[in-house]
Amino acid sequence: MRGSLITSEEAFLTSLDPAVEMLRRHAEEEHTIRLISHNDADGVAAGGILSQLVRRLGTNFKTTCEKRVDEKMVIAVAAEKPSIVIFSDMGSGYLDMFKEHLTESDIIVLDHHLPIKVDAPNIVHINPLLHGIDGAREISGAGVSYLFAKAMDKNNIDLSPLGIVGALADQQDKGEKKSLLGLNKLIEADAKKADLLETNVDLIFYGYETRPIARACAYTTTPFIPGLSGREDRCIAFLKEAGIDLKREGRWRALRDLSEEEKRSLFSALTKHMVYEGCDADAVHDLVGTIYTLKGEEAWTPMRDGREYASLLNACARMGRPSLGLCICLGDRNEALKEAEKTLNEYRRKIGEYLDWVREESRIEEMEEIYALRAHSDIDERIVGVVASILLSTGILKKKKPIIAWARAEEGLIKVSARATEPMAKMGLDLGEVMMKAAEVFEGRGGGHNIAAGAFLPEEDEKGFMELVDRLVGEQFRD
Ligand SMILES: [Mn+2]
Repeated sequence: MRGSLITSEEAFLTSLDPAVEMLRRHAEEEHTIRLISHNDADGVAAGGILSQLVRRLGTNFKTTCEKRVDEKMVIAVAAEKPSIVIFSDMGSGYLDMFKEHLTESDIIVLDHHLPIKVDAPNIVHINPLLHGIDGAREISGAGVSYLFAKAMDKNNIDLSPLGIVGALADQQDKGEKKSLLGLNKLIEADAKKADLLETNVDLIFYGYETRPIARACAYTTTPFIPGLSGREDRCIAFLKEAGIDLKREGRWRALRDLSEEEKRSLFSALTKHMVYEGCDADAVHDLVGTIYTLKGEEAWTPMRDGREYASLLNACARMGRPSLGLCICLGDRNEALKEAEKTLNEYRRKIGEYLDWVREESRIEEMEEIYALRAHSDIDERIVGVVASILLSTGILKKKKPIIAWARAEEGLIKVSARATEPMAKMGLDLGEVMMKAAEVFEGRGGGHNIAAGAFLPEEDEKGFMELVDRLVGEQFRD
């Protein structure tokens, strides 16, 4: 087993060579490098890594983040007549489109989503799934981009923290105690070697480093702590009761400031509270996990904690301001950071409003095998997937069924977001495959991972699509 694992990882790393050679050739000829990354937190981190990489090569470059690959976007890129285009965290499912429209360009695809098979002399396709590596759990788009940057030049090892951020953004912390797995471990080791990362197992509050402890407790929503999540006033009372000093020497304390003994009593108070509130053992277990501290970042900033960094990039992307996230990945810690933090607050408020909307009336329809949420124009298509994830994780949906949500996108199309849990995947569910198959029938496009996937198709086919998804999910559960 061990032998075969090493082989697949080595095969994947070797597969980077033609891409390295291709980029090097264009850099030597001083071509402008066109970078196109996915508009989500992992994609922004990937775009940041690649932007730094080509900046270091001394070439001109242009980076944009895109919601999705579609014909219109690919044709627009082709019109720029780029010598070379690098797609990151997207593209593996759209090689046919690149082959058709980007005939004049060299293309590198660095992705970890479900690939299709297309051969073209101008396309180098890098994807861990082609080597039997789990793209949903073992490496992110930023991770693939980082390993590419490192293959270009070992000195790029300092970009490894962004690889970690991408993995955490894509919720790949599925190992023991919310740790990273597979190729992500390799990146973690690089980051530690470069003295840029420290990990420890602790209470997994949101804002371990940066927030007054009551606020960190209130901001923690995974796991959802009934009565405390979202309620800072109650958290203050709860912490006082548990005997935790909120302030010391006039300064608010963060979780990292607590002594081991204080942490232990806090943990046991939290456990008691959650059990009393009817949470199951798993949720209590989820209170403890691996903290990824980025040592190169200033203390008391959100970039110091890997998950918080990911949240910041996520909010920028979802609120339509990916360039703000890119600036942060490129090292801007002044104006861009201020703006990004403001954007994160707005984003939080928006999600709250959407969740209220969903719960106001019974907006969720239970079908045979799935839950359906038809958000029409009431939820932003960039955020509908997040709302689906929260609905799935907070126990609002009573039965063990995946949720398929859609919102209106542009030009009569809808954006579908499908979310499931790990146990459902273990029962045979693969939403990436369901989305790909079902969208194809309605001349749409779909794909993704087993527990998180998406599709894009004409709104008029919505009904037929949902029914087909319902049927396909049932078939997977039965097989
Ligand atoms: Mn990704």
